[in-house]
Amino acid sequence: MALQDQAEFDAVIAADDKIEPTDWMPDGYRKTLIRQIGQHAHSEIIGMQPEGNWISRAPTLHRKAILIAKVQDEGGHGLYLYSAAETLGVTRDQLVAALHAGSHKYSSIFNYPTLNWADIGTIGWLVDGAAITNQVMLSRSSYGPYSRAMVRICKEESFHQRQGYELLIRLCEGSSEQKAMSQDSIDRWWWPALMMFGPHDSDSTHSAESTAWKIKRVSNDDLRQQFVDATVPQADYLGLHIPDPDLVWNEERGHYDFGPIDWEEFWQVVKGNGPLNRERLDHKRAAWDDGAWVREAAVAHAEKQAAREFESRRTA
Ligand code: FAQ
Repeated sequence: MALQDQAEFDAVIAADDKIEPTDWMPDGYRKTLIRQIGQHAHSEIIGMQPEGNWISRAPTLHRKAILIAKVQDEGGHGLYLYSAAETLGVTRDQLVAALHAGSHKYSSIFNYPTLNWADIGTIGWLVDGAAITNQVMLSRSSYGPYSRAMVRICKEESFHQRQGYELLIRLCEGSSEQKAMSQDSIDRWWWPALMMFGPHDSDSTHSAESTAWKIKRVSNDDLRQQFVDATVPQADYLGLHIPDPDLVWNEERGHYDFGPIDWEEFWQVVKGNGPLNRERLDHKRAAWDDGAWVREAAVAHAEKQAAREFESRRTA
């Protein structure tokens, strides 16, 4: 039976069980989930743009097929996530309108340009790698539809991470120009990838509540550390240098120490002043307008089907 009140909700959270759409839930829990799942969905959809930009320039048919599949997966993730958000009482149209109006955010990372082919490998390796680190934690989130969407998404993200890393292995085994292109790419993407995890725990406005509600189970800083620890040996294997002079293994902590993040850059990007914020949103709004006829045609078709079905039942 659906949960009826705060006491029943608290008991489910304490028992590490899942909250489902028809359960009673605090307004703040619902609101924070709509915000986070909405932002997550928007990130997947806007995130199709940086890589989509390279589909027509992929160097081989094999790489083109992989890239098309990956970009299509990201679109699918956006759709699962909009569906998960809809279970909380918001419509997809409302979420999309909030994105287009600039009142909903999406991940800072997608406001950086893809300047060379190695960027396609680096996005898979670092951006999908960071996304998985966060999403494995979210697959244990307390909200059922969100956690279940994450299980499937993580499986696909894992393929994305591997294809990116494999692309870089090939480039790093190649010519000196290919290796230099890969180094240029990691130089530009390393710090923005670390910013994906959000502000320091001490500056994170939502963490305390989201952790109490078990939406979040690991903090922004701890996830960032996990990502750095897993990624540095991968960079070593590629023979690529991480652009951080302070990066050093700390034997005592059992973790890598790393240098300060440029939070001024992070907040500028989050506020809409990153390298490509305007282009990303303009492109998204234009794609929405261009697709209006498809949505109208789908609605007209559904209405025609429903009318036919009604008529055949009436005359049966
Ligand atoms: N970018 O209090 P917190 C992917 C905002 S999917 C922009 O710590 P919270 C797949 C935050 O919203 C990548 N804004 O917030 C892919 C809040 O602002 P608000 C997306 C950010 O929610 C790969 C304020 O700062 N993943 O990559 C960012 O507790 C390749 C204070 O922050 C998700 O969305 C940021 N990086 O923790 C696709 C995962 N960080 O709303 C294509 C789900 C923070 O009060 C190609 N989201 N802000 O105005 C989350 O796990 C959380 O929302 C965090 C932030 C961890 C991102």
